[in-house]
Amino acid sequence: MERRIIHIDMDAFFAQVEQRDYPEYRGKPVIVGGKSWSRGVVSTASYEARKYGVHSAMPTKQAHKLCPDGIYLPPRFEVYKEISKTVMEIFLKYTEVVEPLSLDEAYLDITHLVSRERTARSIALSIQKEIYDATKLTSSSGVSYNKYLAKIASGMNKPAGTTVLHYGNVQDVLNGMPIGKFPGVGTVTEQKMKDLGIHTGQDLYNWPEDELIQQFGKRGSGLYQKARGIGTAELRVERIRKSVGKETTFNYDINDDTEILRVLETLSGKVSRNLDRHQFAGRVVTVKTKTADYATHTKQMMTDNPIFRGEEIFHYAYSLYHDVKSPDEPIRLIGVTVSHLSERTYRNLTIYDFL
Ligand code: TTP
Ligand code: MG
Repeated sequence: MERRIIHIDMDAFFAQVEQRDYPEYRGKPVIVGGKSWSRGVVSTASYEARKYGVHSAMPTKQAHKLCPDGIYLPPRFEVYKEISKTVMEIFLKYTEVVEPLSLDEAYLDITHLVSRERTARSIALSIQKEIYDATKLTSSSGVSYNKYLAKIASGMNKPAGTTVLHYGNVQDVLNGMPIGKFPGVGTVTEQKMKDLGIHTGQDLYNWPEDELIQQFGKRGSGLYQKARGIGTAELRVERIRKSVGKETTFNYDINDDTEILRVLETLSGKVSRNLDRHQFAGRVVTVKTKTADYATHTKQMMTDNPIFRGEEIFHYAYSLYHDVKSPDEPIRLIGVTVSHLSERTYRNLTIYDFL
């Protein structure tokens, strides 16, 4: 099933908030950041200030030279965090599958909400309107079938833009993009690309995959795919899930161990993939059956270590099955669940820790 991903990013976030709260700054070059003349750095600049060449991460001293009449303000993090919470809550009204990237941007997977009557674009517009109604701040959104294309799209029509990248326009947009704008291409890679004569998406597209692998190692394949609009990365959702389980109901009551265990093995694999997607591992495995009379039977056990691989899950499920299933009683449903979950690898950052 093709996905529908929205990337939403507030416009000139800190600066827009200052202009909202201080109407006298509207329409003027506003620069939010460290005010120290010698050590300060610009957090962000209003669009008016960007015309002077001022941008995030620039030393304040340099900004002053480019834009001496700008309005220089210190950041008010508490206000931005509060707004961020409001915006995240709006996202969660639409979908549980939200991956915040920073205080002012997130990916949303809205695949399940899309229908003939309700396009992904209309959902994006409605989210942006809801953000505006709640905060009086504008945002921009990008809609596409994977994360990095959605992110590219959201930057294409700032401020207050809504941009859809679909099969019909993706390749043209990618081909025309400067190579430094490709997600994952930092300044070092950008320079190396330019040395190789790769200046645009089109140049990258023209390189064979094996040669990209030669030049860029493991990342070569990813670059080859990015030039073609291919991306399969899942959203990294930090919701607290209690368990991951899968079950199958048979079309008839069944008593054939070989057949049931084959299904149990498949279910274990599915649970594993689901755990994998969220980088979870679990400590408890449960097997559930429903007998022909609809009675539910479960058995569970604690594992020695957190597990997530299909074979490991099936290893426990196999022995639990033999505990829970009586040899002469057919069943109509089998299921396996892994619970007591913990996060496997990724840092325990939430958006509210970002600053
Ligand atoms: P961004 O979304 O990168 O920038 P922005 O919202 O100001 O502007 P745009 O319309 O282009 O999205 O970052 C969000 C906020 O994070 C930004 O308002 C200030 C803060 N920030 C920093 O403090 N330092 C930085 O280097 C960057 C990039 C952002
Ligand atoms: Mg932003």
